[in-house]
Order: sequence, then structure tokens, then C-alpha cells
Amino acid sequence: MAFKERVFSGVQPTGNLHLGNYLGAIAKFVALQDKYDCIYCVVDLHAITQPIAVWGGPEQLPKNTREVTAAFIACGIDPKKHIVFNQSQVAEHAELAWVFNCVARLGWLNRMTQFKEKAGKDRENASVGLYAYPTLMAADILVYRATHVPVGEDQKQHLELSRDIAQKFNNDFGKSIQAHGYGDAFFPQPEPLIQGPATRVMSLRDGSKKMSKSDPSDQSRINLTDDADAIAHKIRRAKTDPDPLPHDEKGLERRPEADNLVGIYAALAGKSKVEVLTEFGSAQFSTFKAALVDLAVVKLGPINSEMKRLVADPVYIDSVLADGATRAQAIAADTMKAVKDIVGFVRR
Ligand code: AQP
Repeated sequence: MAFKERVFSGVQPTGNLHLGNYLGAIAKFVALQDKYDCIYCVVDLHAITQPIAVWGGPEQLPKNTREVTAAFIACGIDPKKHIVFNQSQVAEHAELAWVFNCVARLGWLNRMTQFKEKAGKDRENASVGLYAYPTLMAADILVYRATHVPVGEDQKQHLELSRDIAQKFNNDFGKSIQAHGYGDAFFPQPEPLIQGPATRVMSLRDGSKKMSKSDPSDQSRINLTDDADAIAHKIRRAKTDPDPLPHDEKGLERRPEADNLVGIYAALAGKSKVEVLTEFGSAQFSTFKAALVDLAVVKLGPINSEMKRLVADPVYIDSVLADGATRAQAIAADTMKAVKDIVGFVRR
């Protein structure tokens, strides 16, 4: 069966939105708007899978939700043409996630590396929600029967699980899917879109660690709320090695910090790493970092000021989310009706 092409992706409102979230995800969301119908979600149900200290509690959550929404719009997502909303306003996400909890196998979830990383050593104390995070993510995508999902490299494994869940649902309920007139498959196999030079932006303090919201060092990341001075300070202080930049990508091997900064430059400039190295090969880091500061300030400065303006208008942000939720729910409700029929739930 041919599925209507549709993009879905989400960002958690857990504070400290950073350059990795921008280059690995939000900038891609913006670029896909011309080609696809897009649904972009602030995944607040995912945020609460972590301890309250991480997502900030009931006073902080609405602020973070509005901040991510402001970032979407400030980066160039058009909420009139596409759909922008927060996950908890569309109950069908949680409803489909329950069905998927009964389709996914424990063995599949046991292999998820993000759970292992986030639960850490104290696994017994992790929430059930953190463990089931990937089935909710599969529901987020498949409740819209989305075909394409732009994400950073760290989400690749979860996307593969979403594909496995879609396939198992289609197999388990194959006869019922056919009997209800949906052909051979009800859910598409969502395709990950993980491309470009910054699919995994690394910490500015340690090139072996992912740039992350939860890193205790603010110097490790460039936040989308950082002003020009903070951006310049963090890039100048970013860890590097003593050698000048190489002339080709092979020369970046075993130089994770150099590789990271070149990747960031390339993504911000819309170039390949090879092009950046053609321009900066043999340059000292002092020269390259100065150019990177200029570029980052030019690209991120307008986003920063637009975010500030939007965050100061929560009434507007909430109206965007409400409108998006209404439009998202119309699609999700149709999917859930069909899923109920396919599974065999009696419905009104
Ligand atoms: N460092 C990164 N490089 C490239 N892409 C990244 N993403 C996250 N970090 C990087 C992508 O951003 C999108 C939204 O991420 P999220 O908010 O849903 O959660 P996350 O991946 O857990 O983000 P963090 O910063 O890593 O948070 P913590 O510290 O809580 O673990 C996703 O598409 C993600 O791939």
C-alpha cells in the first residue's frame, strides 16, 4: 500500500535547548517543510519519564513547553502551514502507546541503549515510563502514519524499534487489517532522516560525549538562549588539540574535538566538511574559532532574539499549540478508530 508522505518529529521540553537539538533536528524540520506535510511536537509526555529534578516540575514544564514551541517558530517552522502542538493535548498518543506496549517484546526494549544510559546504575529506581519511552515514540509517529522522521543519530535505535512495532502490528493483525479494507499493511515503515555533517554534535568540553541538555557543565553546550557574548566565550574555550586543521576528512580521524567543530561549522554554513577543510586546512584553531564565532552569532543571534520575543507572548504560543492540537487530533482520532476496529475493541 502507498502511504501519504508525512513527516513527524518531536523535541522534549526538558530545558537547555542546544545547538545539537538545532542542527540535529530543528534545522532539518525547517528544511523539510517545502517538500512534506509536517507535524512537529513538543513531547511533554516523554519529558516526565525522567526524575522531576530533570524536567523541573509543574512550574517549569509549561515554561519549557512554550520555549521549545518558540524555538520551532523562531527557527522558521510555519505553524499555519504545518502542525505544531504539545503531545499531552492529543490523548491518542498515550492510547496507541498502550496497544504498542502489547505488541513490542520485552527483549526488544531490553536492548535500548538510551534506557541504559538514562537509567544509569540505579535501574530499579528508573520509571516504567522511561523503559516504555520507545513504544510511546513509536505511537507518536505512527498515530499520524508518518513516513519520514528527522532525528539526530542518538534516536536511530528507537526509530528501528518503531519500524519493528509497525511491522509486527501489520503481521499480527494482518487478516483483520485486510478485512477492514486497509490492504496488506495499516502502518507504514517510518524512515529515519539522519543526514548531514551534524547528526551527532558533541560536547564542547569532551569530544567523546554527546552535547546534551543534562550535562551539568553549561560550557559543554551552546544553548539557543545564549547571547552573542556567551556563544563567543563557549566557542573560544571549546576543547581542541594543538595541531592545525587538516586538509581532508581523514585528517580528522582520532581528533574528535576538531571533527566536532568542523562539523558544526559545516552545518551552520550549509557546506560539507570537505569544503570547510578546503577553506581552513592548515589554519590554527585561533583563526578557525574566530570564524566559527562570527558564523554562529550570525546564524543563532536572530533565533535567540525571536525566541525572546515569542516567549514573552505566552497567549500567542498557547494559541498555536491549541490550534495544532486540534488539527493533529483530527488525524490521530481517525487512526485510533481504525486501530480499535483492527484489534477488535467494541467502540461507539
Ligand atoms: N548532540 C546532539 N546532536 C545531534 N542531534 C541531537 N539531538 C539531541 N542531542 C543531539 C536530537 O534532538 C532531538 C530532540 O532531542 P530530545 O529533546 O528529544 O532529547 P534528547 O535526544 O534526549 O536530547 P539531549 O540533549 O540529549 O537530552 P538529555 O540530556 O536529556 O539526554 C532529537 O531528534 C535528537 O536526536
